[in-house]
Amino acid sequence: TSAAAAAAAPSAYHIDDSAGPARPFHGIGGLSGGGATSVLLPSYPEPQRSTILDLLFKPNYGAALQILKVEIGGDAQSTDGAESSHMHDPWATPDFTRGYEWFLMKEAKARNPEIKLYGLPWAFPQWVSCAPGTLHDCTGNAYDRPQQTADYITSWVRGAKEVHGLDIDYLGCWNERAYNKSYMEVLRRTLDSAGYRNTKLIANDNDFPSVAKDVNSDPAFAAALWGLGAHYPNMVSGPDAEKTGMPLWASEEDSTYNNAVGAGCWARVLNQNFVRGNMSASINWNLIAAYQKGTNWWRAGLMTAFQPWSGAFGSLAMIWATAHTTQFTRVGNFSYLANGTGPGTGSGLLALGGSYVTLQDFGTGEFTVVIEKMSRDHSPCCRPALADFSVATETATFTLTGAPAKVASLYLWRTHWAFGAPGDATSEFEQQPAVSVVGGKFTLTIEPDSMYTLTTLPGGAKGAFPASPPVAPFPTAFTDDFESCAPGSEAMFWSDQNGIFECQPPNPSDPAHGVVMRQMVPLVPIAWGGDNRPHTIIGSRDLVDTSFSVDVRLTEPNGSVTLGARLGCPAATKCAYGDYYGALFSFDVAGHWNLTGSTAGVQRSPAQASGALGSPLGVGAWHRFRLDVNGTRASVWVDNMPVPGAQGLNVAFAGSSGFAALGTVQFGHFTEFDNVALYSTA
Ligand code: 147
Repeated sequence: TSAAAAAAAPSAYHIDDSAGPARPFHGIGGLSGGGATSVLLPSYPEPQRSTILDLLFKPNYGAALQILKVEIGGDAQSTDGAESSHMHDPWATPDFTRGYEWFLMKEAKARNPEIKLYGLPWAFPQWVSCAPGTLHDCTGNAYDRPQQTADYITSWVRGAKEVHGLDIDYLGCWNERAYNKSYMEVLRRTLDSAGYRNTKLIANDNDFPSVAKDVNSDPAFAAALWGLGAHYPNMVSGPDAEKTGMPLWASEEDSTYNNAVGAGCWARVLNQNFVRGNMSASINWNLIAAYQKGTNWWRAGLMTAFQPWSGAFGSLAMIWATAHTTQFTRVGNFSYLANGTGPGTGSGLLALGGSYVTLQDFGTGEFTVVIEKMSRDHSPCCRPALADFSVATETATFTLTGAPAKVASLYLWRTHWAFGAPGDATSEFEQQPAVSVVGGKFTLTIEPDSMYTLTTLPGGAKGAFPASPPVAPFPTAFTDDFESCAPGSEAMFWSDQNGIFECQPPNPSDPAHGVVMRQMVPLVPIAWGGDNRPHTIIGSRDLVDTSFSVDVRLTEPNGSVTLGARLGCPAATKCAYGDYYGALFSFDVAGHWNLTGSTAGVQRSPAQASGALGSPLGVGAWHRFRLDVNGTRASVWVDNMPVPGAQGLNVAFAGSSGFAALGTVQFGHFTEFDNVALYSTA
């Protein structure tokens, strides 16, 4: 009965701006990359592609993101695939057309010119560690030649500006890898002398304590940085981070499956990263789950869109959770009111679980209160473990002081997620009748698994769009001659897993082939995740029997090609860093072939097979390859001739379904591909 009495008693909070702004608000963001998490989005049909971009970026529509963080591609596997570097080697002209991050940044800016851009490398092309201008004397460490690495990153910032008109607002060091103080100082000086003084540095994209300690003890390092960014900080920044006086960001957050529980995680940390840790920005990994089911982190995006062949998209719970803050705040104008319970505060924990934050524009007096009361079991994130706590309905009275006291009513938006209780219904980001402010106070009943926004701003809106088309299996008969693939792009529906496979402009001396796809990476990259062979996947994790044909041209005397089927992980939806099982047939110039069981070249039982063609493949000639897998048996043909020894081989070790794949056995093989045909059953 005492708990019931406590629940019935109204709780009391302050929204009092008399102490001034506590921390400037730096925004809510999404992270494209780390890695290849947006790869399938560019291939989406219209109008779905525009609807998706609107849901992410358009003000007063959906998530209305305020920060877009992107991977600076490093040609290597960085979680769900590999992203292209603007400099695969040290001598070619940097290419700022590659990949999809430029496209995303421009689409974001077109919708919201105020969105901030943040770049961070996961991997680097090896040459940044090699003797200047060469691919030899490489150390494998991106910090050993700090000026070369700083020049490489600065060239990315310059390309953003000069080629795409994009100002890069923030840069990080090296994702979740050791950071290097002198490299960051060199990078700061290099940016300054190139004219990019407004590009701010954030470190270390890992944890607060270690970088905070260095900032507090090393003034030169501190002077190079603008802010601290930690990943999955568990809502806590700590005394050393506070002591730096720098902005504190959750520069990567969430990674949680994007159902209502994932949205509960996101809603909770968005508020409590400030309330418990004084963090002023949170960035969701990842922006959009536009990568294949069966890669590393299925559906850990603000929304899902992994079917460009059907146009299907959905799972918007996190979009609406984000809108509660973003649609009613502006970066640069809004600041948080202090955490606490007494006068001079406007943010804090709720008495019966949950939290509230107040964001105020001290110029205009406009303000926004965001409240969340997520229950423990409906708001765990993928990491770290969430401690036990309980929440209960409460009736809360807020006393307004200062500019907030001048209003007579507040607009109200509400989200509630239902989890099967009888009579309970989900309702996401719906406007409610305005709340009256009477005698400088308002009262609100706050329920578990709910979010509320109270605001002076009238602008919020829930975007309206045509319903998603239904999900559909990968097309059973897929062909591509790459003629409509833009040079520098990945071909439609492919997902590079390691190394980079790009469409190449037509070769005038080879008119029959026109645009071809080519492996681009000369040396094993300075890796972040998996350390396997160059390969790219297509189809779906669920392809069963496949007939896969492709024209192939080997381009080096030691060149190679790999054709694969049934790539995936046995009995799992998740495959770590591109290390797939599969039936992979590799050929060299002399015509020798072998069968391996993984993309790392690892043998899997039964014993791997090998053999030789009757004649060499040679360098520079095109050959047609075909790999069929039916049931547990695989057969291969080259130029319509059965490959000796590679007929009806038992590939049960590869599992019963999976992606088709192309690759090479090592980096530095610039093998070309054309005229793909993939016939499949699911
Ligand atoms: C992060 C990466 O930065 C992302 O690219 C993506 O892989 C994401 C998936 O959740 O994870 O890397 C982390 C890996 C391990 C931990 C935290 C982040 N960890 O064990 O705390």
